[in-house]
Amino acid sequence: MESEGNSEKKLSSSKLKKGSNIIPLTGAAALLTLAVSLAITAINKRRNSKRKDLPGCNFRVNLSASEILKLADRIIAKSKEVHDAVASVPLDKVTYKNVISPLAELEAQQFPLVQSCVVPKLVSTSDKVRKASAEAEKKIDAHISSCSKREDVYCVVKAFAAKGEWMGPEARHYVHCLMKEFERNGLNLTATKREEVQRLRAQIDELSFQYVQNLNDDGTSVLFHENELAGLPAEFLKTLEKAENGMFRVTLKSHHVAAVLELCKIGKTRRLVAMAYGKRCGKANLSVLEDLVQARHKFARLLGYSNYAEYALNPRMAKTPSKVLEFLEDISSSLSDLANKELAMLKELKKQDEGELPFGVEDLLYYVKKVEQQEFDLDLGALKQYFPVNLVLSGIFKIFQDLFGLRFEEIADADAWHSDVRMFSVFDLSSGELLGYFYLDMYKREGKYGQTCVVALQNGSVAFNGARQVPLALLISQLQTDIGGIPSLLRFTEVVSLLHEFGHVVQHLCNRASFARFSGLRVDPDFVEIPAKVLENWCYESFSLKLISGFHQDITMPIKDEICKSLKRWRYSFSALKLKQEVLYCLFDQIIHSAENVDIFELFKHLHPKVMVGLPMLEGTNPASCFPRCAIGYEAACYSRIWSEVFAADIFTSKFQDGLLNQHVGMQFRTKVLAPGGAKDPIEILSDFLGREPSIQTFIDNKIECSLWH
Ligand SMILES: *[C@@H]1O[C@H](CO)[C@@H](O)[C@H](O)[C@H]1NC(C)=O
Ligand SMILES: *[C@@H]1O[C@H](CO)[C@@H](O)[C@H](O)[C@H]1NC(C)=O
Ligand SMILES: *[C@@H]1O[C@H](CO)[C@@H](O)[C@H](O)[C@H]1NC(C)=O
Ligand SMILES: CC(=O)N[C@H]1CO[C@H](CO)[C@@H](O)[C@@H]1O
Ligand SMILES: [Zn+2]
Repeated sequence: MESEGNSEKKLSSSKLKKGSNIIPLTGAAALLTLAVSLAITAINKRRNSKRKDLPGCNFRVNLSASEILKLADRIIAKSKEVHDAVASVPLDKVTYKNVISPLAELEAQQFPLVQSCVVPKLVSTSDKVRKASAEAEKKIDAHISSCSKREDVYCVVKAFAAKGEWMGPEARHYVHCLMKEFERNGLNLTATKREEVQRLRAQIDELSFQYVQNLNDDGTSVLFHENELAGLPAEFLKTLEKAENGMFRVTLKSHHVAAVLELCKIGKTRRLVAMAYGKRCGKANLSVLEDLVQARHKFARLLGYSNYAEYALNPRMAKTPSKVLEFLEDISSSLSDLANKELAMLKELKKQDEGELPFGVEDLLYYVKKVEQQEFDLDLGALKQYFPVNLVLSGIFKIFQDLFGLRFEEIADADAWHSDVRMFSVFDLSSGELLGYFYLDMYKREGKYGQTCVVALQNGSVAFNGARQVPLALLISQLQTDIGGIPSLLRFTEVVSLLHEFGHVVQHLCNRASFARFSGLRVDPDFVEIPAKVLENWCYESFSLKLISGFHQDITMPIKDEICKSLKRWRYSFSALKLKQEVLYCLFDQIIHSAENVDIFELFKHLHPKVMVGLPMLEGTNPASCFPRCAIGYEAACYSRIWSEVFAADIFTSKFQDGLLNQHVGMQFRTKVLAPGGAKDPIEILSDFLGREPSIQTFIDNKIECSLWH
């Protein structure tokens, strides 16, 4: 989840209400409505009356350092009390009411309080508060982790599960998840084996930390004369350190490497940098990775799985390693013809430029960039002028409100942690029911968390007594604030990222699960990105792109059709080669985590030409040694990004492409896909919406149809 830019004047709520009406306007007319209301916005002040009591909202805003620490202690004490009470239920007296319901309600009630303690770490303007928040987080995390290892609670839950009391499907699923969580912690094992599980887990953490640490510690750099860096802009050269002999020092930080590989005209320089980059950590990390993978397999076997990938995939939509391998190989082979065409074109270009030198992976970025510059005439820098932040935001609001039958209303003078932060209520348009709230904290600030993301502050849930807690989301982004009155302009990639993140906000708010655990964004990790990725498509279609763009000095002037078309083609340019390169790493990750005794060095060498239509691995490099995603965070799950993109393409193309503001389809998406959240099996959810099983074919067809050869 990722963004930058700056703002002028906040949109008033009156504007937002207007945008929310389902006005069946198209094109220029819709744009004009927007433009007019935007102009009004500029002179209006916020007019809503002050509203402090927010129904269904238990998140506490802007606590002081001491309040945070006190609240954390209270959360832990209360949680301990409830767990103790559950643990003390005699095994023959277990019921839903005395075991499951207290645990579920505890989670639901405590989550917003936990977030009240933890989120200030990300957004508070006070150092002291951020520190207290980090301290509280540590304590709370340690406590939660200890609860999930409580054998006494596990026994009671197990006794309840074995009793077979009648429950609705969501409650049944909840109990299943509780049991799974305990079992994945080794609680159904003998004490010795459980200790072994803990020991292996600590070893795994240590090794993955070491792998990443080794990469970070690598301080290798390569020296070049100015003429060897031909093609790189002067501003870039200025940022490089100079060695005593006047040569430029290129480090192996990704922004240096990317610049050289994309822009440097000298093939030999690109090759040297690519080699140095692929050689980081020498062979040292290879053995770290080997040990790491062995430890993971052992860990998984203790828990009853035959390998680590099986353990990792068990709770995911993809389910099994063989399914993932089949998926990746399908994608790769379906794209081979296209990749061959792409590669032939690049090879031809290199021949024209550099003669008969062989084409290598180190040439990919440079020639791709070159073709893109010739083909698309896209000046992404100049394009910014069409994306003033307020216009983009109101366009996004309009799209989401119209499509999903929602109404956003700004809460004037809402309590927040900074005066730039804005808060909105979200209503169902037809019933007027309050669905939840969201905060926008859009601008870069000192001390603020540096990524663009959505944080759930409170999840929707319904208590045993019927009381409903509504979802509350926070969108954090990194736009620049106004400089000298020029409205903040967004880069196109920032527009896409903002719309994507806003997709997560809507996903969170439209969730109707009754358990906090299935609500929010706590859904299958293979599934969670799909809705936001579906929605990204609105950035590439002329009709919707015009709703979120307008020339900054005359916002009635939307982006030109040719530019919209170029953006779409740019999105798909060389997509087969780009994707195959990613597939290569995903295959590597999946294979080492699903098979025993793999020679990880040889594996990469073998896979490289096979996936990359004949291109060999760059000699002397050792990609397995510098692939942090498979060491930490994405192990056995690297495929997941492609997975969600593939199914998002299927959904968009088959359901939305011909009706970008079709509220009928939008409402179906809302009720069938967004509403169930984690309470239902994702394949079932998608099949229900699509009327068939999701397929990879649309994704492949899109790539072929939108390629340069079509
Ligand atoms: C523990 O639970 C897992 C997952 O349900 C199961 O596969 C395994 O066989 C169980 N182990 C024991 C010792 O009961
Ligand atoms: C947040 O709390 C601090 C004191 O902890 C206070 O100084 C500040 O004004 C508050 N901010 C807002 C926006 O209410
Ligand atoms: C609520 O949702 C968030 C994000 O989706 C998740 O991290 C959190 O665990 C959920 N809360 C509960 C109580 O499950
Ligand atoms: C154990 C070992 O050899 N570690 C090496 C890993 O990589 C870093 C950075 O290249 C080296 O400094 C370590 O010595
Ligand atoms: Zn995302």
